[in-house]
Amino acid sequence: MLNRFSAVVVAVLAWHAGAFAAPSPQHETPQDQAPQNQASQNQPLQNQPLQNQTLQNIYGRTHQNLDGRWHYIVDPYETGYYDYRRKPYDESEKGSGGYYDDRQPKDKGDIVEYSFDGSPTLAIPGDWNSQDARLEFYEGTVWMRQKFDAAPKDGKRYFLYFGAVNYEAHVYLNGKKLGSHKGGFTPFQFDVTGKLAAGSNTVVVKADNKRHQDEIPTVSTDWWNYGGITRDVLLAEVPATYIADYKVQLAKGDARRIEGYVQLDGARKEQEVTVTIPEANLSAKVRTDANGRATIRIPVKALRYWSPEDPKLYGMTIAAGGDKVSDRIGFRTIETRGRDILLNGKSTFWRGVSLHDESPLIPGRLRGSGDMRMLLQWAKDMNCNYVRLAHYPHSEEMIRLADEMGLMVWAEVPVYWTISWQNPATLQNAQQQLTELVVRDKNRASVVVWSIGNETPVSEPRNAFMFKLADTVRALDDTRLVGAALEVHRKGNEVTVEDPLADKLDLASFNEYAGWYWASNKDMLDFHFNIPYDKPVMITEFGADALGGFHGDADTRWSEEYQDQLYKNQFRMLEAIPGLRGMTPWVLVDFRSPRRPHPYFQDFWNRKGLISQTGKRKQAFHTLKAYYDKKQQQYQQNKQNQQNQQN
Ligand code: GCB
Repeated sequence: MLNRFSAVVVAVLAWHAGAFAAPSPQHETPQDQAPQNQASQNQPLQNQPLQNQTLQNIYGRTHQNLDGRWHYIVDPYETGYYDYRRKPYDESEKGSGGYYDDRQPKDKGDIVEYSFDGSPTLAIPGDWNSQDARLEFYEGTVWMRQKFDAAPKDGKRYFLYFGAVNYEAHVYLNGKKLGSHKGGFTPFQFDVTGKLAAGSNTVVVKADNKRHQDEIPTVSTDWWNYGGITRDVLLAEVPATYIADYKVQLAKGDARRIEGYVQLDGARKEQEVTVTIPEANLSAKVRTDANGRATIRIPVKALRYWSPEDPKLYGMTIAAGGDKVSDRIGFRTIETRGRDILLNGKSTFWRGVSLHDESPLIPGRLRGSGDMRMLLQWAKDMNCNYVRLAHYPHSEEMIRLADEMGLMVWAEVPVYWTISWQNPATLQNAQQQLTELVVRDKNRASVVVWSIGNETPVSEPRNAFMFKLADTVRALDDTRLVGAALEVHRKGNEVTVEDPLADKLDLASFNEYAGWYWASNKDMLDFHFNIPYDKPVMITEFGADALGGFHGDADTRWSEEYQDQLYKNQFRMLEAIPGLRGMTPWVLVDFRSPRRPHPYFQDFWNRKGLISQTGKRKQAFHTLKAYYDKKQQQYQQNKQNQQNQQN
């Protein structure tokens, strides 16, 4: 177990550093089923090209969408996976026997104790908890089946891609296992070249969302453990030699140079590659090396830089041999200088809000771009220029919308609370999820921070674990800031951050619940912050629960007035911090949580939303907007003053 995971992460990092082009699989592929494709035949399993990587920009490729209604079978005892001696059917000599066989009785005397055809269906993408009342609190295995037609062509490669399955997925195509994947929020794919039937095909997924101490996240979180296939399922078709990955962004802190790479996979690795950005009049021709890799460097004279005020995206095309892929890319620099955050060289204040990947209106995980646009628009209505996508990777589409709508993004992995710090496999898992996130979103200008975790309590083992995550993410991408939502420490009335991890981060970023979990509206202003870092201070969370429509005075917990007053008090407290450069109050919308059982005020909802369960704005929504309007004016004025001084 351990060795497998270690090898994976080392391979991924090395691949990103351009060391070699053939890392080991990120997910498990059964030993006896090496993919039948040109490039990988006769190679040992650990050298399967790109099994660890999802295709860059899958939505920009020829693909078939396998979403829709999938038949499902609830399997709390995992009868469809283990035989009665608790041995997995898919590890038996025959390899068959599980529900993935999708059997029909051969004749009237045959015994088959399940039937996908006779079972109900779920909308995919979509969690199961919100689609079947019996499954609201369910944590365990559900099998899902979809049939689709394919017409595989010679000389093409095919990938079966999952945007996210929570948490552990085992995937079978036409009765044969493709492999498995852990981690509920990041994409994975299987090379199915040579495995697709011409005509009807069947894909079966066993998804299991049971929580375990050693996993990422661990057993305790404050969000609903939505299970299932929560993002798109796609079948991509690419040429035999294809553009597997690319990065096209401005070089670290350099607005005058685009820097990145192109990675090809397939038999003909050495090719001429053309990168063009027609609207900016930029292009480059490079040649990939024997590993299929080429570095891109394009000097830039004039560009409209991406920013929330002007979220300019440029059309970009990469062509290599018979493959071609187009994307829309924004260019911006992001860096810190002392306590300032510089976006395109200018000091900014991040007017943010935190949000979960959950819709209050259609229960469950966000299912499509309409839901996503709605949430991001709500943030913009509050005059936000920034969102914290808590506490795990949100979908690729969400990040693309943020690019388009002009919202900077804090992107996070679910390293949350009490992780098994001393378990090396847990660390490998966290590194893997972080890698999958960076691999997917590295071309999105909106992403300005990679966050490596939330409220992880200081201890030696935790520090060692988190330091490694910080190193991992910096090795993957040096062009963005690295953050984590740290905890505060109180000494009398002084609130501080004492965390060696802060030294590894670009931001002094922390959660603080003044006025809610400690102190109240009456006495919170007696506290003051002393943040001992010469870094931008980012308040990653503060907030108070308020039941939408419940009114009282500013001292009455759960009332809109209490929440509103707490926000006003917070602004007074926080404004006194010299390095304050932004915040993401907790949270945009009420969200479901099994930790919140109060029958009247909560009913299994965390009520810290600025918008209620029914989509109604609470008082504090308007208060935060007014504060952000003021901050925006203040920073615009500063910019103006600076310009006047320069002229
Ligand atoms: C936190 C957590 C967040 C919770 C929030 C709360 O500190 O980071 O996930 O939901 O507090 O409401 O308690």
